[in-house]
Amino acid sequence: MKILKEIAVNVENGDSSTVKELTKIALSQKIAAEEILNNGLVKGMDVIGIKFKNNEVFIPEVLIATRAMKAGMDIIRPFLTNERVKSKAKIVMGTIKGDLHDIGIKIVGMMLEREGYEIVDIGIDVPKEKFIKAIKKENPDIIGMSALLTTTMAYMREVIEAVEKAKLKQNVKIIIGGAPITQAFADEIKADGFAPEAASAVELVKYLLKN
Ligand code: B1M
Repeated sequence: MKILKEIAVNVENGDSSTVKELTKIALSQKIAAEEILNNGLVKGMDVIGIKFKNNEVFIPEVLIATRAMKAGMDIIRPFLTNERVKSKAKIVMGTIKGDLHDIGIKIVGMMLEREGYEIVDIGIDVPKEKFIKAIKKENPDIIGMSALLTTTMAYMREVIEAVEKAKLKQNVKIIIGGAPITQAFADEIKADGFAPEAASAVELVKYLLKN
């Protein structure tokens, strides 16, 4: 669809105000919010990811594209979230210590909100102490951790060990995700589950909570 391609190109170019306008137009054309997200906003970010890897763009361009993508996400968020559904369960989510990437985990959070789960976003660069504090304060059913760097993913094990040490593990399931994470890694660090992308994260949560 032409408008989705235009959204992708404008995310890539980092043009936040055009992304906002086009996202509004796409919604008014009754294009599903999920389609705008996956085939417009995320597509643009994918192109930036490839160019970043190939040293064709650098951090400033990636940051500007990120801002444009988030501008579009803000517009579609209310259309993804089904506010009429009573919260099925509470999920605390954060990006692991040392890691500032949050686009993916925010998408996962939005998808889960749409399914009626309450999301408590504890942000980026989250140390184990903050996860423990959040478990005590929020009493969540699930903790979700994200890592995009091979150098930060190892810290997930420390969080799980800290939760066990604090004797909080029996009350909470821990799920993990992010580009470098695999099922084998999740098994190795004794996470309760791994999801490679947002739709399967929703399925995983439903499976773990049996709702
Ligand atoms: Co960074 N970065 N970055 N970056 N960045 C990557 C991750 C990288 C792969 C690029 C590359 O070189 N090819 C590379 C990592 C290499 C590695 O470790 N193997 C990299 C690097 C090296 C870096 C820096 C070190 C660069 C530098 O400073 N020299 C630096 C590190 C900063 C830090 O974190 N300490 C850095 C910085 C940044 C920016 C700040 C500029 C920006 C982040 C902005 C932000 O997030 N607010 C950025 C970005 C945007 C990227 C790329 C281009 C895009 C990531 C993204 O948002 N993808 C990325 C390249 C790439 O991935 N192709 C790259 C879109 C998103 C929808 O996908 O995040 O995978 P993703 O999320 C998916 C799934 O993974 C899954 O579901 C999501 C939706 O489907 N998922 C979960 C994610 N979390 C989940 C949690 C779950 C379940 C599923 O349960 C809890």
